[in-house]
Amino acid sequence: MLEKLNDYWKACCYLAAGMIYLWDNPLLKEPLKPEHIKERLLGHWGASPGLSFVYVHGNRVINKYDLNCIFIAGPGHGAPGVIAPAYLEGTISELYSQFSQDEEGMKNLFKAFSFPGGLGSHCTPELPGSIQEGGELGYSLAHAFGAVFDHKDLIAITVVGDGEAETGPLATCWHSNKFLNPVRDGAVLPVLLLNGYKINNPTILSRIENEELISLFKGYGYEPYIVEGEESLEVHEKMMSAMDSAVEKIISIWEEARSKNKPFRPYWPMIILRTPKGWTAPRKVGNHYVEGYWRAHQVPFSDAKENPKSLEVLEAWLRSYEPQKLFTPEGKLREDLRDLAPKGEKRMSATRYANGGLLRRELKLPDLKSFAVSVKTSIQDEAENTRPLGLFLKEIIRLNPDNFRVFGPDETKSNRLDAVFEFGKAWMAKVFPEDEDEGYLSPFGRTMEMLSEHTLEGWLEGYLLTGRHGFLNTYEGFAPIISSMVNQFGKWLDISSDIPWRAPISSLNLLLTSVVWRQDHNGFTHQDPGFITSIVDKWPNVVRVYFPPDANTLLCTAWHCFQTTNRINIIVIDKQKHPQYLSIEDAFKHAMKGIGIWDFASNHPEHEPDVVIASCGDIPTKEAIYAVRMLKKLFPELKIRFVNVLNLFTLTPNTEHPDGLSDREFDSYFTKDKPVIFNFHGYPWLIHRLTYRRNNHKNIHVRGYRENRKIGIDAGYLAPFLKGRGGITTPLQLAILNQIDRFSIAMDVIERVEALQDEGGYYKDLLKNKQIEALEYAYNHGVDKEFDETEL
Ligand SMILES: Cc1ncc(C[n+]2csc(CCOP(=O)(O)OP(=O)(O)O)c2C)c(N)n1
Repeated sequence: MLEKLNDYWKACCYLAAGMIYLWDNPLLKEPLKPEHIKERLLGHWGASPGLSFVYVHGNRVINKYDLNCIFIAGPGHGAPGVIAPAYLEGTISELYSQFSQDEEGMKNLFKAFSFPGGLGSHCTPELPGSIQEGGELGYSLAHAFGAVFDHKDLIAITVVGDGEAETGPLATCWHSNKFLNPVRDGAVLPVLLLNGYKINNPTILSRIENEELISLFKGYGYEPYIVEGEESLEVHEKMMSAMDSAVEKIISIWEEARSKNKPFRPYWPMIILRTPKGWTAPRKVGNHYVEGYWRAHQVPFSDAKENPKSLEVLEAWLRSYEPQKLFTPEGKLREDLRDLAPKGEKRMSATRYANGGLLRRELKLPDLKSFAVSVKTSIQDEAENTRPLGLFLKEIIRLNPDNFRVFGPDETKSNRLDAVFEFGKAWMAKVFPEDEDEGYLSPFGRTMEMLSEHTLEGWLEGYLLTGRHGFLNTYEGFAPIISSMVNQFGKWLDISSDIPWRAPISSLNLLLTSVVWRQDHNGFTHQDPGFITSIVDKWPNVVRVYFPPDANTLLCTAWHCFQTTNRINIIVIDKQKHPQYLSIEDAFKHAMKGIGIWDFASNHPEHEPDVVIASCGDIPTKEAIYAVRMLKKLFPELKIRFVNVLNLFTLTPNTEHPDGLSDREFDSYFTKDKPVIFNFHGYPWLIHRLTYRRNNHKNIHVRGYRENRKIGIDAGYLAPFLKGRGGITTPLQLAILNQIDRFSIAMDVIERVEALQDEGGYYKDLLKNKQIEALEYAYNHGVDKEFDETEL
């Protein structure tokens, strides 16, 4: 067995090296010549032998214990080490006929690796069995835990790079085991690959003593098994025993917890695998160390085509795997070795768990109407925008008890979604008596809260990638923490959508709340609408950004998002009490259209307007509506059209985004030539970017959040009030200091509508007084004065 296992691994290593170096002569039937070497050598060798090593040992335990496993490669740049076993077990050939199990197929595989139009040099979506690319390091463990939550029979064999382990997201993620319930969840088997080096430096964890390592991981709640060495047969033997112990431990934890239906938090097994970086490559080439040193990270040596000495070294290295013993003359893996791979969907490259869309069941959604806020007199009724959503989510949990979870970094209550706590917060650590007092901690909880946005985002991604549904809520100001991670996930979705064998997965639904405009006590540090700016430029088939203006439109938006696949749906709305505008019936129509003219907020809406007032975002909408009310009083004849934008991408031409309006439709909302005062939630330039090709762009005047605090106030008379902007602010004060307030909008209308310019001067001055009064009131009372346009 040992010998066979070693041969299988040697075949993997041979293929990995072949992918990096060989253009022709794949089985080395002839002496190696320069023309057999690729023109351009690309790929990462360093992690590859270690990845394959873990993979073949995964295969062995799958067969021995009849397990369901997925393989997650933290250092996914070592793709040759994962492609190789996926090819050997046949899946790659089944999906891509050009990579057949023969000499020709092997040659094609070598050629296609890291080659234009071929296979990526990372564990890309095209690689069957992969659920993470591994290009941006740090997310393997989070994906693994997300994958096994509610998949009680699944083990995620997860290779964590020792460089990767230095990243913030990975470092915090070890704590995920405090959320893993052995009764209902599967298990993660982390294999920390201590190959000692990153690109150009040693890794920290490889340069501390084993005792320190053991203490560290015990402290994280794991029972580490150390496997170390360089002599392959010896290390195989140790790994076999470690894998057996780890798997048996997992099975016994499962059995113990499940037989009594009593969750407990064990020390979960993990493996620390200390082997050389670039294991089995030549130790030295010329004067340089390769195997066991950072030089092995990518292509160990690059001059084999030009330098006969290097060619000799390469040939000796490749022949050291004895390809003629591993493969038949036709290029097929030796028959007795083929038996080592699991069969059918037990193969980690063919498991449904890694093509989660195949496992996905539609989310059962309750009837929206029962959660609706009743809106009798638009504008007067106030409600917390997100609270009804919490009730809706709670009901979704009830209807989907094993394939839907809510995620949040300790803000679910603050974000008014706490109705979901009826089904508990997942928690496997200690519980105290006081937790009975609305702590809601439960091993079976359906809400996942940990103060690591990275971990949550990764859990949710893993959960979705393996076929389930979820919802993440976070403060808007801190969403940029996961901006890059969401970006990577979007790339994954974008590419996956074009791969015929990858079934669509549920969309990533991300609620940004506690928004920039309502940081009444948290102040400047919590003000940042930048996340949406970073995402709007990305893949139009994936990204959607919604700004529901009130509670009912939020419900309808969420309802829609839950039915979509392969998307990133960003919903931005505040959690505080705000005016409510639309009944659930009207909200539904508005949410489906994504944009609409609001009669109740317009003046003479049936006529061609003198001015269009547009809003996007709940707080800018409120201010814009108040502006219209003042303008109606001051200029009863003025024809004002009020447009609310809920789906941000309606603004984009339909040639650039599937949700974009055609130019004609856009003109029918915003006119071809009338002034448009656009009150926006985020940075004003974003609206300009989206609309710059529209007919009426030159008349669109956008107000939004401004960072130029020292010079940002156009109106000098407001400068004395600038000092409060970074700290405690009332909502109206913050709006005025960014000039998205009702007064600024009304003044803008007076300025932009030509017919008002003469008589308007008087009223503009009046509005300035009102602005100053409002700020004075805020400074003196700490709250805003009630809005009352009759005071004008
Ligand atoms: C977040 C992030 N930062 C930096 C890099 C660049 N990078 C690619 S590989 C690598 C070293 C990785 O070391 P390790 O995880 O130990 O992988 P291995 O040595 O096994 O290749 C670095 C820094 C990256 N891919 N992702």
